[in-house]
Amino acid sequence: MSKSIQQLDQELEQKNLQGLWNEELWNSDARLFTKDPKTMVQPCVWKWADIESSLREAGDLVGLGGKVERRTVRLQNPGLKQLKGQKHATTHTIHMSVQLLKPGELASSHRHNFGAFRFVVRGRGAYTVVDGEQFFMEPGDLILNPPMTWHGHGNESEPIMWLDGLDYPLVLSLQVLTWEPFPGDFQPVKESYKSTVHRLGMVRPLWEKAAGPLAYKWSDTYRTLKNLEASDGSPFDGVALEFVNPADGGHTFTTMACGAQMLRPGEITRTHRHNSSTIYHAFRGGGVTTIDGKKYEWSEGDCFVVPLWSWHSHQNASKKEEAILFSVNDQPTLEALKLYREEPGEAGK
Ligand code: GTQ
Ligand code: FE2
Repeated sequence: MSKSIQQLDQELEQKNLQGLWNEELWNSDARLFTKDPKTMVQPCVWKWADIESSLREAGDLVGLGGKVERRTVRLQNPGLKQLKGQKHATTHTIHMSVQLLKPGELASSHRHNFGAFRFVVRGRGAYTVVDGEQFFMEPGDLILNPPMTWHGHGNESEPIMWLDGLDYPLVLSLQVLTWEPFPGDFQPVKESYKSTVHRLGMVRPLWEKAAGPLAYKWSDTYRTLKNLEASDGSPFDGVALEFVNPADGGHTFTTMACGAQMLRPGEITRTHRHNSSTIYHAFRGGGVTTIDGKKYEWSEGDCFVVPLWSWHSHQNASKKEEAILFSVNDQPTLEALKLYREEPGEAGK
């Protein structure tokens, strides 16, 4: 008598093999085989008032030192909470948190192979040290912290809050994460590299490996946005800029692209979609983003997520004031893997 399929399946199980004729197995895979990509990432808005009050309370309750290296609150995507192991994330590829550093505090130095950036939102005068280079921080500044660069933060000024963006969930899912503390706790500033003023524009010291300054001052970014105010801009994003990687003129990081965009008074962008996901921060002004037909309102300081492949358009809520969004997306990752796709919505939408 020949054996039954059930018997065969049981034998395969013992040998760590699986036959895809097994209906249960096939169905669990086939669920994912749809024409449009599926994501667990959900649209979500985080109100600035909630972020700020949690950090202020943590500021009274949580001191830095010992196990607490950073006082940050993470923007947790509700759709990813149910995932085990990878649940600590704002999207499936990018983690965003907001950090508070109080006067007199030092956040010890470490390095990791996930890339990171700081975008300053409240306060000024604190600094971050990246590979011995000291960058003082003002609202709107973007400071890059490329993979494996040592970094620590210090504050001898006023309380400061900034956004941390990290490609940590991506690196974690590739199972190659590395992290190490700096020997001796805080990496000293190189004597010649105190303050950011030593390197400006597109120049580099020939005796250094570093390709260019890792900081983008808000005054430069804002001036560029204003200079381009009368241009057509992008139909989908208004006057939209990307922070260019100083090393190769490409995306901000190999994995992430950071951007700043201005929606002019009353501007409404055209609908489109792409298989990259974006995390936004309303740096100035307020508006409405329509995601798959649903309206999400944001005002100054709020953060929100547009999940991959969702139709979306932005609207500046004011007819008089500009609105400025800072954002980060994972388009470079998808492009590097030759998986990036985008589609415009119907004209007039
Ligand atoms: O400041 O180095 O929000 O390593 C998460 C991980 C901040 C940081 C975060 C980090 C940092
Ligand atoms: Fe870090």
